[in-house]
Amino acid sequence: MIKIIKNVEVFSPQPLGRKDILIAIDKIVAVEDSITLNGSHVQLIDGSGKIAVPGFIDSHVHIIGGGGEGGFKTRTPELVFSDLVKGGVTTVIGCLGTDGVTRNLNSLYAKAKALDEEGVTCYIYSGSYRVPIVTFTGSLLQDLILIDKVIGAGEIAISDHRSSQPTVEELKRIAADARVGGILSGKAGIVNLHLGDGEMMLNMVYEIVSKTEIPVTQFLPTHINRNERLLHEGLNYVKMGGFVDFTTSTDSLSKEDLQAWKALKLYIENGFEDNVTFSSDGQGSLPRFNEKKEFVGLDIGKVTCNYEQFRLAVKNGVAIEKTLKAVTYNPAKILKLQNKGTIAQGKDADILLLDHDLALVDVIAKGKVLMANHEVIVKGTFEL
Ligand code: FWO
Ligand code: ZN
Repeated sequence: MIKIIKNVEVFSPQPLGRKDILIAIDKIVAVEDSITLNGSHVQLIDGSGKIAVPGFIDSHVHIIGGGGEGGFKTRTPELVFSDLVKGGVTTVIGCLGTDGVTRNLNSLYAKAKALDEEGVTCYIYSGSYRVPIVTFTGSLLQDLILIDKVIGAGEIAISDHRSSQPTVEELKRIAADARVGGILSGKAGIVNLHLGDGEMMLNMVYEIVSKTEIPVTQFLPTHINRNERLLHEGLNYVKMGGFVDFTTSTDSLSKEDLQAWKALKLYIENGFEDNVTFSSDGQGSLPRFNEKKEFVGLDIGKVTCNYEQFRLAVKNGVAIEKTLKAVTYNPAKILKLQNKGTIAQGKDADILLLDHDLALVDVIAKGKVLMANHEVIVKGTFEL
């Protein structure tokens, strides 16, 4: 129930130097130069030689599976809990994708509850690719106000041959309902937009922001690193104060230089370290279509990719405290997850310990050790 991580180098994400971290039940109680408590009820964790960072937040995971773009046999499998642990993901936001018919919100909710019971913190988006959006109550406003796990709408597809081709008016109403629902419930009310490979890119968002009082920060467009054109359009978008999300899962054909860590490096070099996040698209399909839009194959996203791309960014010279923001502090701020994303007094005890090669050594979520010394020690219910 009481743990002290001793003598660990803390990146909260800001560098705090060597500290002791006191954990009681599921909260961080203190981060001090030295903390001493005696008694058999106190578990000491040796942090010497290790780095402590906040648990990772993944804002876009198909926790009940997704896919289907190649027919029924290409529906992807649901998330396995221990993959989250292997990726240091302690907070996950579940979503529906292309298929909002055989995948439904009730199953999404049940899986989110299951992941909470297994040891992480899980929220969900109402909706799927399509407009009008699928909701629990028939109203996005009511979903946000009445269903605690719902923090926004997503992933709403635009600029994609698989979208429902929503009008600006329809998207405007979704953003308005998300905003007011968020305001009335104290939540982000974020609209997680799926950007496809289309020519229109972010035009609909520009139109909504220029013609209404809805702020650009109401949106979190993802897959911004899916092609060069969109990656560079995103730089104009963040200049207006918008947030962009880079997908860290790569399919076997995606271009080397569109990797999330390279996109992050580009945006940080342009001064936008506060506007960018990573998400994995875990268990989502990464389908490939030819120029005639015919399906030619697919890969599956992995929740461990955020960690892989974080590590690549730091190993390629991006400051760790800036890289960490994209996977911890920024998503917590954008999604208004007040108790997440920082190692500080009063926050949830979601802490990763890494070695100096940035390999994951220990994972603590809500104060419980899920990985110790590189080994997953808490697996999912039916995992062997
Ligand atoms: C992206 C999720 C895509 C599903 O464009 O949107 O399909 O419903 O499971 N994945 N459609 C993947 C690219 C960013 C590579 C999804 C998928
Ligand atoms: Zn998507």
